[in-house]
Amino acid sequence: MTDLPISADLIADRNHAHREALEDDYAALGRKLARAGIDIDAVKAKVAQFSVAVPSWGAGRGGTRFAKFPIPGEPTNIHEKLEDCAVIQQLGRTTPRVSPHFPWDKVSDYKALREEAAALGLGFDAVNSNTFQDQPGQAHTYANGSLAAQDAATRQQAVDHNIECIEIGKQLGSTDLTVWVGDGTNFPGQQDLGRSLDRYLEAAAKIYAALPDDWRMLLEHKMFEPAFYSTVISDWGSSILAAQELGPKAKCLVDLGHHAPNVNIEQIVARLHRFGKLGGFHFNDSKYGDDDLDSGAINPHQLFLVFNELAEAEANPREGFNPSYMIDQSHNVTDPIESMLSSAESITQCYAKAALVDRAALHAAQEANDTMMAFQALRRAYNTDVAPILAMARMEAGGAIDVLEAYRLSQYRSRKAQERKPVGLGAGIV
Ligand code: LRH
Ligand code: MN
Repeated sequence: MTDLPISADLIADRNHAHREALEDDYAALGRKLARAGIDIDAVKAKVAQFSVAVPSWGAGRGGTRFAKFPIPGEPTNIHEKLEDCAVIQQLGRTTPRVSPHFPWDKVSDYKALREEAAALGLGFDAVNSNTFQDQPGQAHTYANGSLAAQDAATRQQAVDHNIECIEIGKQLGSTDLTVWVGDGTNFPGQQDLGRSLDRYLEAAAKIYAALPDDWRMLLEHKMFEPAFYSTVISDWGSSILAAQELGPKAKCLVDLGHHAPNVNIEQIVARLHRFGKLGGFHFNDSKYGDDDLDSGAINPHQLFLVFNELAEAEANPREGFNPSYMIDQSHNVTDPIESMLSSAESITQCYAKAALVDRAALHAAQEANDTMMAFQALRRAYNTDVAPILAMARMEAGGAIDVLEAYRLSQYRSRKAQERKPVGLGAGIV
């Protein structure tokens, strides 16, 4: 492993300053959990093996259709994005994999990129295709769709791109392809709603046929945007039917921001799991639309309830239960590294809190229709401050007890502002 981006001495130094308080908090929480028959070290061990992937596109500032406000020292290519992702992993110790996006992360030598990442303590998670933007010199525009386009040559171009992403992913050590298409309409009548899906399924089947045996195809549904009247794969229903139609290697990916406000996402998780089609997550948070805000920043209770369903699923696994956990956010007003450190903490906290639920008490109360005690079984876990468990696991893994303090003291971003060329003004997600 090359020298990691943050000085190990700084991390050790700050951990030394925080260690006594952490051990005190950990011991106190341990006594409290022991009174409830929970072994804190067992929960810490579960937390230590938990991880979530970070999106390469989240390492830079994101934006909206109105504007994007770059920060000095933000990454300008995949190499600099990997360096920043290495900072998040070095300090937080829960994000050892990066989910890349093509062609945004295109390079000439993927074997070298894999080695470069490994030297930074990173691997690659699901690869993401992109048939929602046109690339310079592209033969067929995606203006009227991609996998569901009327034009057969356009559909084939989109199929070829997804197969190219699989070939790239094989060199990077990935085993998942995430397929999100923005295909849809803005006017009633613009496209036939039935035939659009048929075209999508026919094209997706060609991608499915190119999957290696140990790969999965993760279908990502989204209610709207960029299409604002209809979207071909708009909800979990369309997604699970498409995945069932395609075959066992096709699963459904739940991006938390892709639903109408107040949709019960944890129930969607339970349903997809019931039918063996829960493939993975894009964690973020939102108040209105696909806001791509930091995970747990707006509705941490919903994130906890999603992990509560995942804990139930883990206890009752269905065929191929191995959900891929990934962050998918747009950091429009924060330092992306700080947002992903904070988001990984929120996600891991919800995983830990779900592990604290007394499932025997919960199930007994459910069977007895004791609504209040069933609710309290969840609420007790949700109200438990698990931060000492995460910090202890992180410190023992070589990370920082206080990740944001260590990051700011490292002055990493201002150092990068000296080294990296400035990113131009613009708009849009990247
Ligand atoms: C679509 C989406 C998809 C990515 C893109 C960056 O909204 O969630 O997962 O390809 O964001
Ligand atoms: Mn997403």
